[in-house]
Amino acid sequence: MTIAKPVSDQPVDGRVVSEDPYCREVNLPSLDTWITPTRQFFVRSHFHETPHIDTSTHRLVIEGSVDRKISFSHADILAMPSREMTVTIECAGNSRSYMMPPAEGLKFTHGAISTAVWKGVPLSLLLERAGIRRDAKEVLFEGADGGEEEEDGKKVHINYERSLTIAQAVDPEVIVATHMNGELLNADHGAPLRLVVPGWFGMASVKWLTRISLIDYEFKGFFQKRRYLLINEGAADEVTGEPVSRMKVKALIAQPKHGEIVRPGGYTIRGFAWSGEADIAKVEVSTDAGKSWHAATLLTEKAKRAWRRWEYRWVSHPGHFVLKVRATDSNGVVQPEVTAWNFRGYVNSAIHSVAVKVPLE
Ligand SMILES: Nc1nc2c(c(=O)[nH]1)N[C@H]1C(S)=C(S)[C@@H](COP(=O)(O)O)O[C@H]1N2
Ligand SMILES: [Mo]
Repeated sequence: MTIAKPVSDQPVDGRVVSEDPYCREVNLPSLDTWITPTRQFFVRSHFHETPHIDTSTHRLVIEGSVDRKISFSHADILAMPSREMTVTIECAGNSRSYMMPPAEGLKFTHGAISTAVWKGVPLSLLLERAGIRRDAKEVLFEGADGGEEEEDGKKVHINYERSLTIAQAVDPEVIVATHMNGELLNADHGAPLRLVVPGWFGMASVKWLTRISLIDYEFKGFFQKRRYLLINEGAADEVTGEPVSRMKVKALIAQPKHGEIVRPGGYTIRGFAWSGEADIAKVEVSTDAGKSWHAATLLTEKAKRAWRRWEYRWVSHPGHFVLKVRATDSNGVVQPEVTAWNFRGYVNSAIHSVAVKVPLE
């Protein structure tokens, strides 16, 4: 059964970027916790109807190139060994509004990113129960949501589907989640079961998971080959381009916000830094538009696939200032000044700047 949006029965806090499909981003300046409360966690859904699945009758099917086709009830999944992980998820379209020239897609500012404590069953355990056959190449994940999309000028009805290679899928970090921040998943975030692929941009973490198919070919569906590719030339039908996968090293300034009036005498600049590829090694702040850089302090909360909070105490004095932040990961990779433009404005990990004014007392 499906019901129209909005589906969440809890109060929410954020900016609605699109009513239909329902997409909401966090208000970065109001984020001051390491873990994002569920009511603030960003939402990115692709279709009009948000599935409202009856948990008591729902079954997750595993089929295809497996030794035995198998299905699990929600209760079966809840009874299995689980793992809890604090994981940051960033949408590949985060910060798209700042791509120059403007790119195709929802105009997210910097708020399509959040961090939650996810709990669920390792996917590898479920796959083991089914038994992966030797001919299997990829694992295809199907969500309950679907609708019309255009492919080669034709309207086709599709469900949200994404695949991982076998090697990516059996990574022990990948879970089929039942819980988010200590509560059962809510409808916006994929209830009753969703995939969480730590380190990857959000598109990999398939919500409203209904079917897992082991396939002996390369999946070429809409959300694998028509979306989430870095295409430079701007042909919407292009099916070649580097696929989007892991989150790039990136930092954002949460406070102050762009245009804020900051009191003179001292101000603590705060924000978040993360990378889907490695740990955060260093965060630096500039208060002079990038002429000089100073080490920020990383706060102590830490998990392998979660962002770090950082802060920098600035001795603010009257004037106009451009504040910048840049992160470096433990592989030595540093954020670029400008991200390579791509048609759909994915993966904008350019250095974040905010301009502030410090008035005379
Ligand atoms: N079934 C399904 N799964 C999905 C999507 C979707 O539209 N349908 N959107 C994906 C994208 S692009 C992102 S960024 C994340 C967002 O997860 P959230 O809404 O819980 O923040 O879900 C992913 N999983
Ligand atoms: Mo996304």
